[in-house]
Amino acid sequence: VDSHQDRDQLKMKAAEAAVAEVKDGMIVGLGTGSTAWFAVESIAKRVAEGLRITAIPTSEQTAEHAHRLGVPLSSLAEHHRIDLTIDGADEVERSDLNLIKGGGGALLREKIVASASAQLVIIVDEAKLVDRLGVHFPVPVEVVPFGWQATARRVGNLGSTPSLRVGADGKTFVTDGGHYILDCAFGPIASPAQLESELNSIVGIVENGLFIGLTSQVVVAGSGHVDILRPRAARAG
Ligand code: A5P
Repeated sequence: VDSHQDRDQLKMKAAEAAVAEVKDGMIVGLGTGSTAWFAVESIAKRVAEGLRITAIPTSEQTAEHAHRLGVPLSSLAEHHRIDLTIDGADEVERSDLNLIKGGGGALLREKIVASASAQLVIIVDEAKLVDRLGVHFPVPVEVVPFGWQATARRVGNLGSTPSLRVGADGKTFVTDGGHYILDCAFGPIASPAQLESELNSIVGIVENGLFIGLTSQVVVAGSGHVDILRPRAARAG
């Protein structure tokens, strides 16, 4: 699948398959990014048809989109427990369904929402499945602006080349939380869980885009098929 349009078709298929799992009365986490965008569209359609849900957005961008389409919104302040979150990812590790997220810059809120969710359903097109995380995509690391250069140096010492993210306007990208993002190219990551905790023990780092053990299900759309992947523990049980 190479054309942009074909890829959008796959994103839409994955999104619609995930949204089909949403049931009346659920608290639903809404992800961020171009794939999650299709999930918001699809949920809005079901809401217009009478589905009753309350949604918790993972970014200002998604909140604005959902609000505009009439999806009822709330926050984690009102609902500490989310039934089901639907979100995209930048890379999905085939074996354990660990993820790299944050290409859209919403990783902190996405991780908070994912951690509060009974189920995290990830929607991707098949190009995002990898054997090892980090092969194609750098790990986004959210840092406080104060002293970010010193923080970047310490991330570099873990074996990466961090680069400060710049927005489309040519200015330093600032997250919804007012932080910066270092895109850290590590190459293939042998132990994502270990790297996640090493990163988060560096002062100045707010969060990182490695999502370990959070995925309940990955909906993968390829040309002519939609597959559901589940983590090993769930498959065994
Ligand atoms: C947003 O911060 C990200 O975590 C997205 O979920 C991720 O970048 C996937 O985005 P796309 O669906 O646009 O590829």
